[in-house]
Amino acid sequence: MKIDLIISADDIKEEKVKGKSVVVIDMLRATSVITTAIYNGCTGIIPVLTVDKAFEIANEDRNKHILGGERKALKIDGFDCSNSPLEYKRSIVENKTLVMTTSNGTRAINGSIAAKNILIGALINAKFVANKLIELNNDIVIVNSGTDGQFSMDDFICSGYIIECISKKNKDIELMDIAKTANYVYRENKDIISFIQNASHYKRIKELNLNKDLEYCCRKDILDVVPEYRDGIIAVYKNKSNEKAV
Ligand code: 3SL
Ligand code: MG
Repeated sequence: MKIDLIISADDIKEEKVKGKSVVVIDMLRATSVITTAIYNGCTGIIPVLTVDKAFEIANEDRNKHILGGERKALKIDGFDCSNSPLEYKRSIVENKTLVMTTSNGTRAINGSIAAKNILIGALINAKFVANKLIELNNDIVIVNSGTDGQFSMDDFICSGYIIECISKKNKDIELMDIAKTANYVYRENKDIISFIQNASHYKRIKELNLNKDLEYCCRKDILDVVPEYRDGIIAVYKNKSNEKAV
């Protein structure tokens, strides 16, 4: 089982992800939002690239849909929720479909569609994503969403932790140099929050006084759910079929 890593949404190449098991990471904050919403009973999440597309889908039935996401880390005018995972409580998302657009995370998901499987990973569900990747038993590409096309320390160390979880259970893995480096960075910096406080996106979220988001997104393995993107919608799916589990 090979493990490779892509450092930003802008760096995804179809030939690199084709046929692979991809896990898309945007721990600050899109994939933490997705994981939290699904955990709290959201029936599905439609990740789209533009605000106009999000309104178009949600307006088909405003009772069924909620709109969430951000631009420049701020709530979008007319949306129900921002990109703070703490807003996606059960009382808000249960039995609703979330239509979501964000600067990097939803772009990374849509850019990965040539993959065989697309899992959604963050620190909050890392160990469970690792277990699912072992079960899928396929070559893995970890797609870091990055920040505005740039490498992002937060997604990189989260990748390193997922690799750590895989390598503890499966000795038969071959790490590409970049994956080895991510794992090395994690091993030297197990206190994630201390490490990523130097990341530019961490500073941006801190400037907005979203400290609780940062604390939440940096907790490891608190939600035992592995969202998966198939045919335009993120949900929890049963194995080997397109049947949704929720
Ligand atoms: O880029 C994204 O997809 C967002 O997660 C960024 S933010 O943390 O909401 O600003
Ligand atoms: Mg991010």
